[in-house]
Amino acid sequence: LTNWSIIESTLREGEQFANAFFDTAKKIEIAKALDDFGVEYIEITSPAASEQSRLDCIAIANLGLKAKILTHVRCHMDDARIACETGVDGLDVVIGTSSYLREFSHGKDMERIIKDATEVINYVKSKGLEVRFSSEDSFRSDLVDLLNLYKAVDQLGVNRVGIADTVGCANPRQVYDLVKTLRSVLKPTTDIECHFHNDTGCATANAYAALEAGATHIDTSVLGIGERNGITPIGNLIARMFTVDPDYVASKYQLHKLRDLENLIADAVEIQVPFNNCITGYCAFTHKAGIHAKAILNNPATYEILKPEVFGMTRYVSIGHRLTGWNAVKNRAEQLGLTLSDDDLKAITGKIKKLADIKNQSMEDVDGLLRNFHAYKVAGDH
Ligand code: HCA
Ligand code: CU
Repeated sequence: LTNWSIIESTLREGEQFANAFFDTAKKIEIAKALDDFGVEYIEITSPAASEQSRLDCIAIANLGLKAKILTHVRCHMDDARIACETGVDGLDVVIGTSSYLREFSHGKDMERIIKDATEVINYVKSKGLEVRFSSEDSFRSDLVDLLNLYKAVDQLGVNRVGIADTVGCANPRQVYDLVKTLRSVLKPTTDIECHFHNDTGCATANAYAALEAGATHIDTSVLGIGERNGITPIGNLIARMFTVDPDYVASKYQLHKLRDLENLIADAVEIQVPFNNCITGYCAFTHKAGIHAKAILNNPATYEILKPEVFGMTRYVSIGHRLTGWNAVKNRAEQLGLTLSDDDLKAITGKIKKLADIKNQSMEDVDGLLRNFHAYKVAGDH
């Protein structure tokens, strides 16, 4: 799995998050941070959304970033024309194909969809821009309709086709099957982009299944922000892919910048980084049980699949609780430069457990206990 790219949609899907409002300066700051991190593509809101969105699109397209800039538009000539004048590298074109969207949203039949798609795709290509064509709500669309549509746009020479789990209903096996099927009907040179909502918590697993089946591009946003509860979080995708090929992931992205990137977005939309966030959650590298702590101190890989230092994070062994073990207490004593016998350490561990049966002890509490015990021992020796 070493041939995939991120289409980072914090500035498009992320703008659909309930709390999101990015002014121009904030959008530029975010675009630069994403570029620094190393994402291959940055997707931004349609210039047809509002006049300020159009101006912001132009501003970001002209920053001279390494990442390619895409804007996301409806499959409509009015939108395509405006978008092609902004200076972006490409357009992500989308139209709903499920019966829900055909009936309750745009009201077009499949024939009309193919006709509109043809016009828009030919136009974008005539402008020399990259084009992706995607069907909204792919997993609730008729498979025959979907494949006919993709075959038609493939013949027109789109760079990528996209599938979108707009409502978050798909599971990894369905994703695998659909991407495999799609792969078999497209030209080998046509890329496949996937977009997964997280309504049932499958967005990262689905992205992984898609890549396994031959997808090449995954849509993400920072902390997963987006419509409703959002899409595949970039940090989750990084964590997932790091376990498969750490060197490849580290060669593409500035992994130690992940935390700053997430903090930037968390501040901008006034949320907290979740406590259990992959990689950067406050306890992502905290080890607690005595048995775990002992093994971690001998070899971190025993209980860690990700390396905290690669992400600029630090491992923490928690000892002020009743599940603690004397090996972890010994390690802390060594960190503090206190020499104590094993018997002493076991006695201190017993004391910690006793106190912690009433309430958890802070690191300062435990350190104080160790220092006092040590001082008492030293005094006793004289
Ligand atoms: C939406 C659109 C979209 C588009 C995804 C795509 C979705 O807000 O409904 O262009 O691939 O989830 O379907 O975000
Ligand atoms: Cu979406």
